[in-house]
Amino acid sequence: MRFSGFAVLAASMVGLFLSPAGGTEILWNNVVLVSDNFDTTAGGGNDTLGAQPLADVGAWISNDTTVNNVVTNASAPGAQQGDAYLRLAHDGTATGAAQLKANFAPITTAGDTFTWRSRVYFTGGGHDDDYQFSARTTGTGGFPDDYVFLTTIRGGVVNAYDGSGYVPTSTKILPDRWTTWEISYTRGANTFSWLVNGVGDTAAPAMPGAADRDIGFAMFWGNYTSSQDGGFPVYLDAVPEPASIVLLVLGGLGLLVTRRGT
Ligand SMILES: [Ca+2]
Ligand SMILES: [Ca+2]
Repeated sequence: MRFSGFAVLAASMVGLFLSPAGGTEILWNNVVLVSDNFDTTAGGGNDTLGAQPLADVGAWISNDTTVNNVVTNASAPGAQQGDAYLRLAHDGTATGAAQLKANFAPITTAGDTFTWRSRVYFTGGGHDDDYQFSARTTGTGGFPDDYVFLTTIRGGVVNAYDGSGYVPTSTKILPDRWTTWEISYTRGANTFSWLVNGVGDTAAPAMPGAADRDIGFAMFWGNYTSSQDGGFPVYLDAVPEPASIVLLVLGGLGLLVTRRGT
């Protein structure tokens, strides 16, 4: 019993250590398709301050402008991980919206999962309909047939487009702090899940017909005036690295051992 417990722990630790360094990630069945920690060379990354991000795994699609979607190390709120993070905001003058988007090998098999996981600092303020998240088949097809699910943030919660309008989900956005977003969808399903720090709606409505669509494109999009520079930018960074989680687990085990010993 003791050995099997250690074996499970050791196996999980090896798995964690072998996982790629944390990032804002797009996953297929927990395999990383796109990942970025938005760090500069000094921090072990490939990005440049003031420039659009270069993904560490896979590729982002270039933004429409060069000013709305840049890597920064400004002091507030400060990087969650490494030496830099992504600042996403509409500048109010350029023609393009701030957006982080990617194509990836389409997920075509029923039961396979798509996941977007990122560390997000959502600055407080209006935020009604200024940021959207969507999963689509190609990203180039029309509305609504290319869409698997489409969301906006309104009234402090995620709203999902159900074919006729946006309906509120039970997923609350927690502003003015770093939180972990995990947005996931299983190919063939009529619902999707959006968790903030592990809590949220696990049965939000996908687009009508979503169950018949592949998933090959995802986008987080800041589009309207309340996301202008100086208004309510959003910051993205890597989720805490697996090594940190291992240390947390080991710390927790240490506490258990200590308590059992007393
Ligand atoms: Ca990078
Ligand atoms: Ca970083």
